[in-house]
Amino acid sequence: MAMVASMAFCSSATQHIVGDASGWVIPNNRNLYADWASQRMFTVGDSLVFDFLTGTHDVTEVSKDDYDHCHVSNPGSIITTSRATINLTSPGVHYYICSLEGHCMFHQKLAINVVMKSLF
Ligand SMILES: [Cu+2]
Repeated sequence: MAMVASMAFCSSATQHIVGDASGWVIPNNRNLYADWASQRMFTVGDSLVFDFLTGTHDVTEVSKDDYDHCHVSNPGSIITTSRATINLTSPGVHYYICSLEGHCMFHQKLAINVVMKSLF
């Protein structure tokens, strides 16, 4: 029974609340989002939910280079309204940052590895 339940969980789309109760903020702990991501499995078809006070943060998917340098090459992709839901439509590493001045520098940034849905 437990096995059936866990398989059902794995095969259905999951909404991941980024940072759980902390939401999408400038974290007190610089490893908050890396630790959060390391405890989860992200599958194509899942979604990320960025929960923040609208006006105090935003979110945008960026390239690895932009992630590393806290730069936004495509300002048109910035989502400014909470809660921001982003569907994970392709496998691979995806990068997200807050575009507001200084926030990414202070570790408001998230990198996740998205895998293909298993065939179970
Ligand atoms: Cu921010």
